Amino acid sequence: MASRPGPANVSVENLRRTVVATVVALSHNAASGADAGLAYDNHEINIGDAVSRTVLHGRLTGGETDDLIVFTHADSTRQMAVYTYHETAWSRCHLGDVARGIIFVDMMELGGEDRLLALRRGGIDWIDPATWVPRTWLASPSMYKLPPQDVPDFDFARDVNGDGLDDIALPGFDGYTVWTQRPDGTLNDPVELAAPATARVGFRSATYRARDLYQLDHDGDGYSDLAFWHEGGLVVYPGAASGSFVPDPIELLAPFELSTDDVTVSFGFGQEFDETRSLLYRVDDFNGDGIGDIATSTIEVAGVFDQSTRYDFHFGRREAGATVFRAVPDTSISSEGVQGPLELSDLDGDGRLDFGMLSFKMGIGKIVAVLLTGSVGFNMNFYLMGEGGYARKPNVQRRVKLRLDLGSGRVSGNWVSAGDLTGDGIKDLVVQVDGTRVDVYPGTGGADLFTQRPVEVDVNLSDQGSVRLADLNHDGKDDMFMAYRHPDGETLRVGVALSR
Ligand SMILES: [Ca+2]
Ligand SMILES: [Ca+2]
Ligand SMILES: [Ca+2]
Ligand SMILES: [Ca+2]
Repeated sequence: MASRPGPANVSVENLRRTVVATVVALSHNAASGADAGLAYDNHEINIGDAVSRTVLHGRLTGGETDDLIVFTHADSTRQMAVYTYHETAWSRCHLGDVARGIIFVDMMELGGEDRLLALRRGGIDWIDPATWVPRTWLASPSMYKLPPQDVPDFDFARDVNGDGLDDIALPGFDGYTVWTQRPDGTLNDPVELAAPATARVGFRSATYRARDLYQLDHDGDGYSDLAFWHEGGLVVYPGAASGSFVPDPIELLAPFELSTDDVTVSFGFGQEFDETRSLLYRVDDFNGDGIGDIATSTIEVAGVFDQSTRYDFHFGRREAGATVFRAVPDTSISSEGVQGPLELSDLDGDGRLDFGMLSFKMGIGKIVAVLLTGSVGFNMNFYLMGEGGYARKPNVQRRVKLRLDLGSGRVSGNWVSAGDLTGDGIKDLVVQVDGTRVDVYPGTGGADLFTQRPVEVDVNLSDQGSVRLADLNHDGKDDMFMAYRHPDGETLRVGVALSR
């Protein structure tokens, strides 16, 4: 959140977003839905006119369904509105100005209850739902000093030690201040974990970016450790029995070279081609053996029409109380063109992490196809982690089509995501067809991953943006919601489809 790449830069993350953003309906004709019995009640909340909006959700007012907390800004006014669901309808139960000095907001689960947090210059406040007034909570400097015009959310409250309880990791210029949550809902004393922010120095300015946090149990003692990438390896802070971390780091050198772990580093389209960059993609236990693994991504750009993307996986092995890696990757996923993860989770339920990748290969043929037909094909490739690694070819492939309106230059924004809409614990594939229809391909839990035919769901959303999935009404089934503006509408709406 510290900086955003300028429009002239094309970053890997932007490409991934673009790829994810521009996918449309599966090419085979959708027959009407099976018997998964998906039914939703559609609601639309008018949140007024605004330049920006941030939507958080959480149970703040005591109802059965999450409240929607909507932050908006227009001119120099920043407002917070709270919408609560009662019986069959949403209503606004609070509207007020956002306190001056608030930089970011986030939702945390603390002691089993949701808590709305606000970061300001000197620390973290929590916003008391009895009065909606911020109360001083945790004091700490961070790298964020000035409130922006809008009220962005920033994920500073999340689980950093793998025990399922939200913790707080606040980035400063020299590292992180970390509070871990105890099972009784109290916090351990904060620890300072050194990890200097990386600076990107421009002509007259420098922007700072906090190091990404990674989790692995480096020494195998059963406590999750926290790590940062720094100069050729991981700096590991050992987890302690309290749930907190020991501020004396261990160095874990990687036997392979990376350019950076900064996925927002741009590579110059329109400038020079012929570039290869390797980034740290993620640290996770991909092969499910309980030991942390390192995944890197490499993009080779040899020209506008000549790019390839590869993800390499180095499986961790435990030797003498430490995790070690080999120089040569244990398995890889590679494809021509640009690819980016759409989903990373255990899709077939064997305890190993599987990928859904969107891949896009630019070429003359693609451009001609767009000009002639206004549409272009994409692949959604699913790779299942097997005994020895990922298969060379995708285990499951779905073809998707992208529609482009050449007149307006607009992509009819249809999106793909994965969530558990059926409530059976298995991820389903969710394809936004247009503003009024979402196709759900229920997950099968088997090697074919998803049913061939979708369940068609009527919604009252928009095709300009991505639907968000969360179980707002706590019935075990993900609900759908998104904020949007109708093409000719003056006010912003939040559309909600609640599972019945
Ligand atoms: Ca935790
Ligand atoms: Ca592993
Ligand atoms: Ca799996
Ligand atoms: Ca639900």
